Amino acid sequence: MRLMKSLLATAAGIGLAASVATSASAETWDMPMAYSATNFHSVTGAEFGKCVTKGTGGGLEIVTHPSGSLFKGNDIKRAVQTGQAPIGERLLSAHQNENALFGVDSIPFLANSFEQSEKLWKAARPEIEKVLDEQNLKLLYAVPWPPQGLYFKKEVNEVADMKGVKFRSYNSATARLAELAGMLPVQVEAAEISQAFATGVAESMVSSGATGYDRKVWEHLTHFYEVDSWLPRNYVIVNKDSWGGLDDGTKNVVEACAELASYAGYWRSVQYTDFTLNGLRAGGMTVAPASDKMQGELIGFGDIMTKEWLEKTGDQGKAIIDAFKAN
Ligand code: PCA
Repeated sequence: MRLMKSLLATAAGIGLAASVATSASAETWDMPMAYSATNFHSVTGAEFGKCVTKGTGGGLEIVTHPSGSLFKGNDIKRAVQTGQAPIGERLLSAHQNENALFGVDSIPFLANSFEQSEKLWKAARPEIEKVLDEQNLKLLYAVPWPPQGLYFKKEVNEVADMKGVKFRSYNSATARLAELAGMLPVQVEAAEISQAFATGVAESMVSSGATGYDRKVWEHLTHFYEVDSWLPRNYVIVNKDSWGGLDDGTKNVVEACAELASYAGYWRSVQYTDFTLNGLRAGGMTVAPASDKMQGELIGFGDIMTKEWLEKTGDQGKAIIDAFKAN
């Protein structure tokens, strides 16, 4: 049903704009992305770019730049806000210090399956869009990473085994989780984790099988525990002035391609989950569920972090969680 709708919307958008956009002068948008070119988010972004380029008859060409080659992950949001880049993709939870609402997708165990993540996103989207709008940004689409698990270079059966371990974090929620578990967090971009593990700056992390696979972490780590703690999202955002400069036909194509990208990206993420866990196994890692004890302890941290998030976000946060639970 959703596929039908997406495809129809895309077909309609492309059809409409092909006639409108041929008269518009050609423009190119460079789109910075933070993760490796082979990662499914980057593949989805590249396909999105092609969809727009084709749908506008070349009137608007979107060219992606993966691996943080144009702007590093942490700089992408600011670059788009200030118009240094017209469009870009960012893990928004990395900016939850700016606004705690950006951390809605990184609350441990609130939404820890693909289905739950979609429900949470539906509940949170209007609020997130409002915050982004105030920052001169328009949201185009968001795609979840596969469920997050814990990586170590030793067997870990309970939280006590984590004490003092150097932990690579990617946002303040992951740093807080580490702190609650007695670990020592250090923030490192995905593009730089191989080096962090090789040099001993970090010896564990929470992430998806996807990122472990992309970065070949079996060269340094030995265990992946399928904790399924949350599914953070990458968000594709556009500078509002750049958006305002497009004609209606072009906007229509971009929105339709974004809808298709969110659908395709979601399913790529689902499929990449098992594929990459098998990849970790093939690399020699032990991939297994966490022990009941460890999982229970982590869920306890999730309760603490949910409370902390609600304290920071007040009525807005409560409204999102109420709407999520009501569905
Ligand atoms: N990979 C990204 C964010 C979440 C994920 O699965 C990372 O580790 O930076």
